Amino acid sequence: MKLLNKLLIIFFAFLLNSNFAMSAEKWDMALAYGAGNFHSANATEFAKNVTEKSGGKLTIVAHPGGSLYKGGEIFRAVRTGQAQIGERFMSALGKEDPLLEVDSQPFLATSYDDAMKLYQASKQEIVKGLDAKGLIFLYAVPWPAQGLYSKKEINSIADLKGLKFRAYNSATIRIAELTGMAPTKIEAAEISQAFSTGAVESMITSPTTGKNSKIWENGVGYFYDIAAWFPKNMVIVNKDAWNKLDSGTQKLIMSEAAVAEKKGWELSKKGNVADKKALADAGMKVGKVNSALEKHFQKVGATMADEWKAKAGSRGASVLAAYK
Ligand code: PCA
Repeated sequence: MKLLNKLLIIFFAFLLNSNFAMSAEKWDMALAYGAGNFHSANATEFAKNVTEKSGGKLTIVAHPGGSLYKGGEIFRAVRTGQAQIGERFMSALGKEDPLLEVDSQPFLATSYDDAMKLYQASKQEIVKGLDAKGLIFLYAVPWPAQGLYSKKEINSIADLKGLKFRAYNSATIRIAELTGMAPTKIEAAEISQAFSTGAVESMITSPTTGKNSKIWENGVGYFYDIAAWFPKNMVIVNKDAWNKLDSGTQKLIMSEAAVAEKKGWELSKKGNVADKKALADAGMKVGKVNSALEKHFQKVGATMADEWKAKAGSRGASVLAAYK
């Protein structure tokens, strides 16, 4: 009798335990950018909304500021399941799939409307490519328009020659090469340090990233609004983690992802105005490049467009055809 009781207790404990294991999942969400950045804030809100609405079935814990994995590690971490979910700057992944860097081709999409069209034209192929690597695509949100930061005033191509340039992907490395600048790839989290130590003296990025890194405190006085592309971050999930969820929870995630995407695009548009103003308010000179420099970047963009087409092949061609 005693033994039977014990066995029963063990049996029910086992049942209870396996039931919990099946119904409650916890995901760690790797975010590269600081908690105050709008991408991270938006992703954190997405995580909170899914957690609250899943009825205890899924908890998503956001880890901003590269605290779980640094930007450069996140794609691999999610792919291998070390993190179940994460956000990564798409155009840094050109080696994984050239389509992921279509949004960093200069002058292909120079407004939010065109950036959205380019996103829609490229999304299906990108999602397919990620799926083949064991990843589920959730949503993508652009950074504000990219501009040129410099410690010194830039009035000509000669002023750019030899500048130590902070790059964030292959496209910005190529721009530097075609301009005669000396590029180094540096994560956003390390920008302040790179400028303050003199490792770099110029970069192309959004007013948001300049503001987030308080770039004016590191001797950077100039921002030139080139606005030639709107590169995106995407949020991806490991497929094995995804497959552990019931279909109701999967549906909830997709609908919250759509909400986060819409909100993210709105936040980006706001930042495109407000963060430029913040740079000016901090005492930086904010303006446009002159027409000679504009022409130079157009030419660089045309060269890069040809190079990208050669890399991206027929998939790239069909994306461009759908976009135009
Ligand atoms: N900020 C990120 C990517 C693009 C942007 O605006 C960075 O500078 O790394």
